[in-house]
Amino acid sequence: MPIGQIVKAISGFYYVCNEEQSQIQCRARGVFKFEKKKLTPLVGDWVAYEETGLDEGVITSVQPRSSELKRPPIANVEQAIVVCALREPQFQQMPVDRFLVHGERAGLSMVICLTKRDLVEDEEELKSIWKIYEATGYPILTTSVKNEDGLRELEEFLLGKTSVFAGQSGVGKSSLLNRILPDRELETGKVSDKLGRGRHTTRQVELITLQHGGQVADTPGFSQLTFQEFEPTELGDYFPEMRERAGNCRFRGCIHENEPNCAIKEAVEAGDIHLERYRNYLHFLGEIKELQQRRY
Ligand SMILES: Nc1nc2c(ncn2[C@@H]2O[C@H](COP(=O)(O)OP(=O)(O)O)[C@@H](O)[C@H]2O)c(=O)[nH]1
Ligand SMILES: [Mg+2]
Ligand SMILES: [Zn+2]
Repeated sequence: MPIGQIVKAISGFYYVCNEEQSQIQCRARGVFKFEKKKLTPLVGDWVAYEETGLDEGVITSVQPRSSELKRPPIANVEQAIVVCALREPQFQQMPVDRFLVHGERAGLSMVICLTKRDLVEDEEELKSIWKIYEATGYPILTTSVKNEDGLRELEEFLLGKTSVFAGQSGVGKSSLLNRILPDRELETGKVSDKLGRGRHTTRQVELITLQHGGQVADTPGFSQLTFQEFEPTELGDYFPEMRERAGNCRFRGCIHENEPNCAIKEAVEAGDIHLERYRNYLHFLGEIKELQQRRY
């Protein structure tokens, strides 16, 4: 049976790219299961399919995934480009940290990409954002599609890998991809047009092959990520600067909140972990606890 990768999914159809680089329009047959869990095919999945006509087929099985994200829905990506605007809309740390936590949990490597640099005059502001993430080890890029800032650097990070662009609607994901994929014109939208008149935005996830190797996925904006099915004790694992220090906490299973001799709190006080990262950690911890209480 031929094998291919789902590169696009639109209203019940899956577009499977096969070895010959042709796209087969497929339906999915029945229900797929892994470890007794029901499974819906995702963009990025490698699948086997049966041909039913010219460039038409039926997916018969889905291969195990190396990674899986629910929002945006995509499988087998290695890297997330976490995109956030510096202006229009104004930089917000919380959505970035939220996505970083989900990406860490999915086992992705991450790059932070701050867009619309042309709208910022004050260098100090950029420095203060770099400082927040200094101890995390995440690479940070600043880009502008207006004056070509940072685009070559971004391309280097994309080379040879499968990446997903994640970030709120309007931050400039499609605009960046349009620069990197010159022969494609992805739909971009204006954030100022609140009523959505004449607005063209990305509506589905699509995997696109890069000229020099690698794949990227543009994604639509998605609603705020929540921490369903998270345990309070695992959250610290998804903050790299906490993960590497948690072994020095006095108590095993320390959640770095009220425990004595907590290496994380000490590192925050010493300025080795940024206070704003720790604050968001506590905020997310609160959300996880609240969700748990609702479960019982
Ligand atoms: N000034 C400026 N505007 C940008 C930049 N990148 C994107 N935009 C604008 O931001 C709006 C949203 O961009 P879009 O790529 O659709 O964002 P997406 O929703 O994340 O895909 C559009 O009006 C773009 O023209 C940039 O680097 N500088
Ligand atoms: Mg878009
Ligand atoms: Zn601790």
